[in-house]
Amino acid sequence: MKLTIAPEVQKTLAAGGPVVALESTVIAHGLPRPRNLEVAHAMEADIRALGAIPATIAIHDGNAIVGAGDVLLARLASDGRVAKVSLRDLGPILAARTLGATTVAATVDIAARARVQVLATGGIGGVHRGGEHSLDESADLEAIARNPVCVVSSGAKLVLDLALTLERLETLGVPVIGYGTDEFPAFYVRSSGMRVMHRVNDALGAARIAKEQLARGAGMLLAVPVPAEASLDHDEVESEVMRAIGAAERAGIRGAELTPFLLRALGEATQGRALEANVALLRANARVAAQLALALCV
Ligand code: PSU
Ligand code: MN
Repeated sequence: MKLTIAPEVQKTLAAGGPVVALESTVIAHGLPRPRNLEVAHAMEADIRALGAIPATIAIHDGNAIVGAGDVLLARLASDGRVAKVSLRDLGPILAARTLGATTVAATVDIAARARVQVLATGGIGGVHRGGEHSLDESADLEAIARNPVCVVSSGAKLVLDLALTLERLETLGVPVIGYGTDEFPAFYVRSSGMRVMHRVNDALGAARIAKEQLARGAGMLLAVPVPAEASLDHDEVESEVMRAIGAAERAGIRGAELTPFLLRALGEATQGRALEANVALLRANARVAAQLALALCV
């Protein structure tokens, strides 16, 4: 795989400085236009404001790009044909030399090759509801287990089966660390009622664990709850999730299209409040990731 690392990112990495990787599926397929591009820029600005360097990862012209520039970001946000690139798609999309937006799984794979240690996203993929029958489990989980990258997210997307997702993370040996919480966050909702085994209260505590875990050649999940003022009500979202899952089943939506479909349906059902929660948690996670990247440098 040919890595094209932006000069600024390369320079920072060579000096042992703080870099935060960002995925691009959330830009191309997770958020509606034109908000998606605004959020991509806002996350990068949030990271810079704290003194770290952002590196948005994507596939372009047969290269794995680490540190997409503004022109590429704009294309990812506006071109309707951008492929959603998970692990299984990396080889084919690189070979086709087409434009691809990387999921957490593919982003973690590329970040590890570039030696970027921290990645910020909204909510990772996981085991879908009914996953015990469909075997629909995001490649995100195994990718985090296999690569020395700390993923900062608000848990897993609440359209998933969060209990099964935690079970799989345990089996895969991925530590889930609550950031200022004892509970696994549920994406747009602060609490899921499910406990996590480990907790830290600041970036320094997270960095201490990350140093040990990444040195093992394996990753971890730092779980940051959505900011309280943006959190949605659990019961309200839950009934909308059930409705969205029903609509997906009737429309025959599955596989890679399922996650974007469900997120879109939730956005519409909540008159945009889900979108506001998504934006708030993405930016909060970008800031925590920047602080963690800085703490890893000392
Ligand atoms: N988080 C968001 N919005 C998203 C995603 C995460 O707030 O769109 C994307 C991530 O790229 C994640 C992917 O890796 O959804 C999971 O898709 P799947 O369940 O098909 O593996
Ligand atoms: Mn899937």
